[in-house]
Amino acid sequence: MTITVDPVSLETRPAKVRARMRGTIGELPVRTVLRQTVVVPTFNERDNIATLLERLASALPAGETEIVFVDDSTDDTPEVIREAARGCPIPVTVHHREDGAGGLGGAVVEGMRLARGEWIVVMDADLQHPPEIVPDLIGAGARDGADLVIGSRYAGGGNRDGLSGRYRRIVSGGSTFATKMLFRSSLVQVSDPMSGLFAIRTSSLEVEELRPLGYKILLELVVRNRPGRIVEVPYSFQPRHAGESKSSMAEGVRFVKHLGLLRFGAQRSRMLLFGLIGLSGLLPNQVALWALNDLAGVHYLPAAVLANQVAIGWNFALTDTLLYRSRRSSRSFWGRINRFFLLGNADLVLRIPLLALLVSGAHLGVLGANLVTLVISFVARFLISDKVIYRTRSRQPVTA
Ligand SMILES: Nc1nc2c(ncn2[C@@H]2O[C@H](COP(=O)(O)OP(=O)(O)OP(=O)(O)O)[C@@H](O)[C@H]2O)c(=O)[nH]1
Ligand SMILES: [Mg+2]
Repeated sequence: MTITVDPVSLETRPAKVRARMRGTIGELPVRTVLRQTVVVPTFNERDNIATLLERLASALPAGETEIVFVDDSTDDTPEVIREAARGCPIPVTVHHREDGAGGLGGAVVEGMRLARGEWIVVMDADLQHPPEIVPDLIGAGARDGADLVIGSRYAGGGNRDGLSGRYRRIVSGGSTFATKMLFRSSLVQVSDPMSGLFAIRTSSLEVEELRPLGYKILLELVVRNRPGRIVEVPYSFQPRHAGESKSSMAEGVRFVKHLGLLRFGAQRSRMLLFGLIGLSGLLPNQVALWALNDLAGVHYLPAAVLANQVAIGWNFALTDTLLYRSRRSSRSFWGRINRFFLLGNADLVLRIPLLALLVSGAHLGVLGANLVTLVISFVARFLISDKVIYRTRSRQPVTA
């Protein structure tokens, strides 16, 4: 395996990266500018590596290219890559990460930091992205003066036949549509914002701006880096060559979170989710009230207070697991749940007199007044939960 480096591009990298790259190249020869770096994130892809390297080597000039694998595998994929790299004319590096920080998105960003080409091409290892398209991506970028070239399954001539099953097609089509709606102005020129295949001009990349969460690194790039001209190259998305898919339900949840963070920012996203959880609490509240009052014959006032406890329990379970999972270490379980219930009930104590004041003092209608108290209480409860119950510790990074 040969590894080469351009000393000029090395000097343009941040100090930490320069040190790491120098550490990687050691005694190896120094050379001129590379045209392209192909960054391939891998997670247990051992049976795809040989074909991928063969096809990349046939499609790209060895002297102008490097391939960087960023690997989080738990199997022997890194060894398989090293072995296959011996017979590959293109220089190959493998950067294996033990912690797998940031998953697929984190791996791509890591590969971008290590890349030395004028263009960085990101593609999957499972051959769903045909390697032969790489020269077309870069050719289109150079011809049209673009900063970003997206391999698109939806532009004219492209297709997504390789997406296995109707369910995957519906999810992919639906999330593409929702994403385009949420980021209408950034994505006017983009038909396939969920694509994992793209080429970015290195000089237009601001890698330190990127904070990817999960799979959708292209969206992160378009929204945060705002590249100049964007063009698309249609391609036909292939079935997976070998191995298993790593996309999962958890990835889907991460994607929704990523969309919220990118679109609304961290605090507004939390408030939105807090509101949705609060809204979902209406259901257990009503069911409990009905069961206690209608079925068990409990008087409606104590029944309402008890039903409120059921709703607070429901809200706590969802808030604690979905919204503030990463901040749970700020207090013990009992510390969190006690404060949450106290807040939920203080809400009752404050809302009832406020309601009376608005109805008899300000002569508002009961329903309107009730709505006002609910909104005031919602904002107050969110701020107390966010700033007091689940406060961030000063050295703890804010993740969501
Ligand atoms: N480094 C790294 N690579 C990952 C990780 N998760 C997935 N990958 C790689 O990212 C690429 C895309 O993952 P896939 O499992 O193919 O996802 P997908 O294309 O949405 O799913 P399929 O259509 O079923 O293949 C593949 O090359 C994976 O090996 C990860 O956590 N770390
Ligand atoms: Mg795949």
